[in-house]
Amino acid sequence: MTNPAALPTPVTLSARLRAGTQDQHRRAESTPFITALMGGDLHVEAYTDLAVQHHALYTALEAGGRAVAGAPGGSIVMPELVRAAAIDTDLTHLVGPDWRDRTRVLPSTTRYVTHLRRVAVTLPGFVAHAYTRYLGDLSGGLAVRAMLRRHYQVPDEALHFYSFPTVTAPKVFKDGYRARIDSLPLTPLEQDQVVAEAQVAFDHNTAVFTELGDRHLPRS
Ligand code: VER
Repeated sequence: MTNPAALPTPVTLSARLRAGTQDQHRRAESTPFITALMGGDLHVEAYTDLAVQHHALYTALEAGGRAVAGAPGGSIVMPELVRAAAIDTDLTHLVGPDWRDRTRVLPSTTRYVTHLRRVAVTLPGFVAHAYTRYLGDLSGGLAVRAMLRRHYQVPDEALHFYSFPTVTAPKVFKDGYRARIDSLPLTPLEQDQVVAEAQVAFDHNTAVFTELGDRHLPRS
């Protein structure tokens, strides 16, 4: 039998989030679509399609953030992180100003957006989804940006999504963000809900990557 004392439980919410979504992170980053995109096996259209899905989900997440910002714990909504406008700029460059008419939000993204509209207007829901996306963008995002430039010659004008002009030191910023997460006014039950909801957030991302794979991976 395992000695429970040998398995230390992370105490802070940010540590619980990291430990509680490790399996989901591995699944998300190793989906065939992400692997192929990062490996340079796709075309720039695949990145464009991903950006379209990002635009839809960040628009919903950030609308939730506006609802949460004025309530207790609202300091977790940070203007430095807001992404929807940056993605709009990227898509305008990649597709044209009428990109909305020429691209498609996928069913898996619509499900993610519908879910976000319901849960990201509450503090626990917003934190879970903001953690999953923004800390990911600030962590693996730089590597993704480098790959997109190298493999698909995506120019800087179309890579604003991966650039946070007011975040000069991502590591310091991330530590500060985790500290904010850890000082949120959440009950133990709500903290449990945040960890469970972050797993749901990862699963939604994985579902979007799977659908993007169906569209962009070469058929075997
Ligand atoms: Fe991840 N990520 N990631 N990531 N990530 C790190 C941390 C991190 C990486 C690398 C890294 C996703 O995909 C990738 C997330 C969330 C997500 C490193 C640290 C790579 C190379 C990829 C794939 C290209 C995806 C898809 C997501 C979520 C949708 C979070 C939340 C974190 C912070 C973990 C923490 O708590 O510190 C090197």
